[in-house]
Amino acid sequence: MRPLFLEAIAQWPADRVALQTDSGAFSYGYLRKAAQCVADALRDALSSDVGARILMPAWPDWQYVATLWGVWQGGGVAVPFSLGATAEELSYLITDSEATALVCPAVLAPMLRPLCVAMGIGFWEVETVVATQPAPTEWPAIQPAARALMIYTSGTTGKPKGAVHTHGSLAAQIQTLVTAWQWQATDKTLLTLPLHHIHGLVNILGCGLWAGATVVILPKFDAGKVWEIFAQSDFTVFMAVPTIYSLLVEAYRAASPAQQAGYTQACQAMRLMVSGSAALPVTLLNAWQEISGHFLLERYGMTEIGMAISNPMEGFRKAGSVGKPLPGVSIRLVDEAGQVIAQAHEAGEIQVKSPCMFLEYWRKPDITKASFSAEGWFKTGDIAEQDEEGYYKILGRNSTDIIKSGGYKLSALEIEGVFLQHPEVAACAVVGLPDERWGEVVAMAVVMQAAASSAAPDLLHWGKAYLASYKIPKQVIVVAELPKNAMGKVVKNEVKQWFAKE
Ligand code: MLC
Ligand code: AMP
Repeated sequence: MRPLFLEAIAQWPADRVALQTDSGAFSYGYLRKAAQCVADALRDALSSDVGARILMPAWPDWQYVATLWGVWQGGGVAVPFSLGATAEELSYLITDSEATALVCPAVLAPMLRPLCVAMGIGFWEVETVVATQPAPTEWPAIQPAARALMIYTSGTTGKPKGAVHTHGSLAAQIQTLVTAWQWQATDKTLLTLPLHHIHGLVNILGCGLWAGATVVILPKFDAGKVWEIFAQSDFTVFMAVPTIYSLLVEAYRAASPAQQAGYTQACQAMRLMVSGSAALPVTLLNAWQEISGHFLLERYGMTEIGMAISNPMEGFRKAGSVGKPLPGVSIRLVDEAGQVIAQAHEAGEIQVKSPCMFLEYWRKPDITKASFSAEGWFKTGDIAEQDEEGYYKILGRNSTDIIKSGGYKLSALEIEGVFLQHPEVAACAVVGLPDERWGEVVAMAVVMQAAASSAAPDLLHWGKAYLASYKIPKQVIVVAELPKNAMGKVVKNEVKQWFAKE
């Protein structure tokens, strides 16, 4: 059988527009054929290993879709990575995923080919591959249980881990949302989120194309451009992280009254606007409603579990709440003593069972096992409470080592691990501080070696060679020592208070 996703999109007419990008308009037929070419070119790389991992940059254009579908067609596992990844981060992904090849658009070839050659993995340019004619072939049958996608996600264990989804768990994620949010072939959505995380990849691109809709890609978020594009077109659906809504509100307020009227009208013509990936402040929800007429649909999800809890498409949406479990998803809250919470308004960790659940952390069976309770509930690390009407409210997380900045999940341990390699750093502690625009920002308290000559800005500049720039601390203080508890562990809450005082 064909991969479930490819089965779903096979029904859409060849000439229907699937994507509109800076490069032009691309039909379902064109993308299906391009995907065949990619699968054909990758035949050897894919047959060397069942579920061979193929790296692909999150390039926001048709080449991404052709590669994704081609990898799936040939039975491979797509491993998208951030366009902001440093060579260091990319080398880690190649090694950790044990990738056999990397496929990218021609424009990135000068940057990526040398690394692939140095690391001994295959390399293909999409445009070259697509210019050839695919051989008529029988493709392997791909079962729903087969691995399909690996998303690198940060956690409390330092370096990012590859969260593996199968064709079945991906299809479940998409079908759940297509039904819950009533995606239609007549929909048109604007995608301005990165394609190496599920918000952009599954919720927007995946759902849109599965449903036969048109996905318009704005490759680099720009609030002014988003408003202009909204005003000039007939979008029906928009999804983004709270930081984007905040930037859009700012840009709206800076626009002229005539522009504002056009922007408001464009929003009012849409049928659905969704926020997720981080907490949506009620003030922002209200500001958005004022300018757009939309009460944002807030939902809660995670790379490992897909979307789990959502306010309804129709019916009552509650401000400050993420709603109720999506169909097929079971949720329980568990307190620190491991007891399941039975009462409203008691806080506990969200634990999940769902058909959308990931399969494993790649090559990390112990960590995978430890992420589930003995009864098979996935432990999210997020703390929530439920009200009498069954609506969930996210209260925070059970780890200070996870930071959510502008929708990206960042690991304090990963960032500390890098700065500790600086020859003049004796110790450091990375924390997340509350921030109106980003939700949280990364801050670092650092203890320098006695004879150190580097200043904080030099340190941050140095860090950019190793970490994508959105992981670099936005605030730094140099301190004499870090606060530690009796066990010798840094007390991160105390570090946070230092910054609050500053
Ligand atoms: C950019 N910068 C950030 C940042 N994004 N810093 C901290 N946190 C971020 N999220 C920094 C850059 O490194 C750069 O620093 C400077 O800000 C300007 O960069 P930019 O690229 O021009 O910024 P901008 O385009 O404004 O990006 C903001 C953004 C982007 C909100 C559009 O961060 C974004 O796309 N976020 C969405 C991430 C996402 O999709 N998350 C979903 C995960 S899935 P310098 O120093 O170089 O100038 C998930 C599950 C679920 O969470 O439930 O959905
Ligand atoms: P990621 O690991 O990048 O998939 O991010 C998932 C995390 O984002 C969750 O564990 C939550 O901490 C956070 N998150 C997602 N949606 C929401 C939301 N609506 N409100 C608060 N936090 C959210």
